[in-house]
Amino acid sequence: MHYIVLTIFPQMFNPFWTHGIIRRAIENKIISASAADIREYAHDRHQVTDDRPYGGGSGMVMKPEPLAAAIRAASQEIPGAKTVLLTPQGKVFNQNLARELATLNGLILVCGRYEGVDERICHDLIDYEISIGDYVLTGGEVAGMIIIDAVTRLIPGALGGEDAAEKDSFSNGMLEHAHYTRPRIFEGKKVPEVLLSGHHLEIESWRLKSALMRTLLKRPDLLLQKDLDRQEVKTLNRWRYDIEEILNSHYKKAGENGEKK
Ligand code: 4GX
Repeated sequence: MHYIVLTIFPQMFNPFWTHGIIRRAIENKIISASAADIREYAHDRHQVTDDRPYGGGSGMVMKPEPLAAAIRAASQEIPGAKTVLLTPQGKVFNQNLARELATLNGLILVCGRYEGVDERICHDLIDYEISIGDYVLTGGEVAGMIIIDAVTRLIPGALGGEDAAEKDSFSNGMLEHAHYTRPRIFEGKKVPEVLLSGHHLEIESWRLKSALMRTLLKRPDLLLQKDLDRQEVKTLNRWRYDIEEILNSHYKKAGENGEKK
């Protein structure tokens, strides 16, 4: 994967390229990455990249000519690359979109500032409009980093253990199971006994239930979307039975005591 970021603040990306998995992916030539300064494509004397909006109003708009020149120059460098505009108006980013982008040979990420970019850029030069979520940032740079971060770790060879990305949250439509490490007792709280037992099948079964329970309690919306397998349906039904038993017993007691609740 080849990334080129277009921004008026290319230095923001220096610490991003030089740490952790992203750094290692660059060193191992799994990805290449650079941030180009849109200002260098503004050919007036003061290299202006923004202008006042037609129709009036507050704020500034990114001028189309420097942006178009920057996008075309980046496209020349990475044949076949797709272009992404980071914008609150875009499709909301998720793991499925990350998987789709991870199959591409190149991504050109356009990071806007101010009130946005001239609309005519979007129509002709942008393949994907993506939002990282329903909130407003000061610019597209941090959003661009998030896309690159999530996409890069899905590229084969980017993570140490080759299958690590497949075990993650969302790979099966659920949150991950709980994790524990030493010590066995921390501030009075014990590690679940089964994890110390060495019984690999029981550990696997505990982890599946842990993932299901955490998803049920923290993100029930994910379970509504998910295709449940037979084991998951069985486990959920058992929990339903257990919950009904508890509630039935509660109502029975309440009835005996002549209470209204
Ligand atoms: N997910 N912002 C972009 C300027 C802008 C506005 C419109 C292009 C079109 C954001 C987000 C986000 C703030 C980045 C406005 N550029 N980007 N910026 N949420 O809020 O991606």
